Amino acid sequence: MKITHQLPELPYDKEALAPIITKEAFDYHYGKHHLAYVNNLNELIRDTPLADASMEKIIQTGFQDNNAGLFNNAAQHWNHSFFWHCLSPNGGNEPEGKIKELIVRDFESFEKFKEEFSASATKLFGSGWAWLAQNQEGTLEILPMKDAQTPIIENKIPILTLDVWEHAYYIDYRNARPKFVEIFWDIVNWNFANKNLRLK
Ligand code: MN3
Repeated sequence: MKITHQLPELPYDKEALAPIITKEAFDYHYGKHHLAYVNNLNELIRDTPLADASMEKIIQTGFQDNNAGLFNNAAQHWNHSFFWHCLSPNGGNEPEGKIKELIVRDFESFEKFKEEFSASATKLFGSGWAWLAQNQEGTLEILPMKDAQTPIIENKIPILTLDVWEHAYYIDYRNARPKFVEIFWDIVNWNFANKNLRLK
């Protein structure tokens, strides 16, 4: 079976997060940037043994073979598909359930976690992603990762992420990454984070 990768449906309308993230921002970030990664990926794997491979297999292969084009486009497609679910029109507020319990266990308090995650996202030099992931022991970790990097190459479980590439905020916040990091907390999808937890 040959898989043609496609831009996934957004889990909400493009207008649903406005004015925090506007429809115009989704038109560019989702409709142009994410789509470009999907199109590049399809070009790169066409008529190769990876044409029918899973996304995880393609990402691992690109990483192990040091194939930057393949790794970057595949991982960026995966990361963005995950990221859209990290936002929700019903999001924000404080976490609830298991994720809250683990945040308090591993970071002392939600406030401390929020501070540490925000600092990590704000200070990441250049383009990249701020991740919350679970390591193999089940402990939560904040991982600032450059460019297209993703916790799945470290065998860690992605729980939440924030895209801090400039293309994520240039429409609504110009160059002001700290402002974009701040508004993340108003729309962060804790239900999705709870669903992603594997190791308790
Ligand atoms: Mn992006």
